[in-house]
Amino acid sequence: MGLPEGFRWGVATAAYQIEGAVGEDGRGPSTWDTFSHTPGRVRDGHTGDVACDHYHRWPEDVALMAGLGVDSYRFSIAWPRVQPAGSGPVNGKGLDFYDRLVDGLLAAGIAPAATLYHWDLPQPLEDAGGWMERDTAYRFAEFSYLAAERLADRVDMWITLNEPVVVTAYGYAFGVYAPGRTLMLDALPTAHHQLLAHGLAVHALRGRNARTIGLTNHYSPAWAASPDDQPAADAFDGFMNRLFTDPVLLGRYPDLMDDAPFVRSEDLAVIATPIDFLGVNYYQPTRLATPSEGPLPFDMVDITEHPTTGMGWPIVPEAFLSLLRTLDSRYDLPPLYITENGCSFPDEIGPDGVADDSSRIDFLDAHIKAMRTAIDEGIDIRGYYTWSLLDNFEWSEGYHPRFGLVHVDYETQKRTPKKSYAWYRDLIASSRTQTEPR
Ligand code: IFM
Repeated sequence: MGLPEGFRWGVATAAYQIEGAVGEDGRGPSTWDTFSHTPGRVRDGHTGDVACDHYHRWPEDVALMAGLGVDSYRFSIAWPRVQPAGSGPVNGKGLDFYDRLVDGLLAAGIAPAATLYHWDLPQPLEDAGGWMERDTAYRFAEFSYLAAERLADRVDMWITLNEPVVVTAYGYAFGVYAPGRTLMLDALPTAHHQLLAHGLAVHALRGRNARTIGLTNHYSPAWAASPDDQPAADAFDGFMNRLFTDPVLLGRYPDLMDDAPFVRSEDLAVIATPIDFLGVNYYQPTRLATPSEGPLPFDMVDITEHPTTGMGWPIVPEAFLSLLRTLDSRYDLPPLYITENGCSFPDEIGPDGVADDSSRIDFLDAHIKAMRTAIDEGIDIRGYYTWSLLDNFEWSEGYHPRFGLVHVDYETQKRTPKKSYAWYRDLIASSRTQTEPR
């Protein structure tokens, strides 16, 4: 593949989606425990109570990663395991788990990349207002400091927040994810408070000598349904692609935050504290039209001319390339890591014992080629993490979508590598023999 020297191949997961063991070793409840146990919130009443039982089976999962030959593993640290109340006393046993995992990864030659917030807010903080409250940002910085105090000597890369736009939109505006609030445009303070949390956490992490710190955003190229719908596409772009990036990389908000009373004058300098990399999560583009009614400045319209994944998401690798070009032209970028890219399909194990997920191989192949083009054009991309190592709890869709390179039988917890696992392993092995000096 001729990738730059030091390029990192990885796989990604998140705590609530795989760990299970929600009541063990002093872990406190998170908003996702509450949400998934509320009837009607998650498809078929699925919860993360057991998930992939990774909390107990992590050595087997690390062995699977070692078999893939990945350079790095992106996981998340569950705040409610480390600080069950979201503030105050530390739960040593919670930190011990990540200590064991990190040591296990290092012993296998895999660099740990830790996300500090992948949506599992301690419930007591939500009870006090959650991300609508400025105080949550300070609590997050404290938690970040505690995690780094224990792990910064061995964790190689830190991601403060994962996809804060999803928390604001799905969690607080539309209520389809935890905590299930339907504040619509009144949810905007949650955007600012998460960004402030990010900036404060960067300082806290640096204070504990953490290496390589960044933020991961979800991006979706905005396509106007017709030339007349361009204002709707621009409005979506401002919310989805710029709201959580402009303040970090440009030190200012896009127009939609103009005169927001919850933004204090000193906050933007904190939010724009330099980072070492930007994490990019890409899955699909979005088509927008002028809204017929409702409070939002856009309507989402189905994209029908492209094949889709099991989630119904259009498969458009060229939109991934255009996203990378747009980011490069819009900002003076730090190095990029593709911290998530992948797809779900209803993968089953056939009578021959094989999970033939050729569609996933095609998806990954096309997207990795798009990334490769971006690298050839000079965009500084340092790594690629597939979502996900394992089939796992896909939020409000429960266990129905399967995103893994490894099939999980949730009855037995048996892991079965799919065809894509062998394909990714071979890709990594062959790219190793062909690196080029940076
Ligand atoms: O499963 C999620 C992940 O938690 C965040 N990014 C998108 C993935 C697929 O929906």
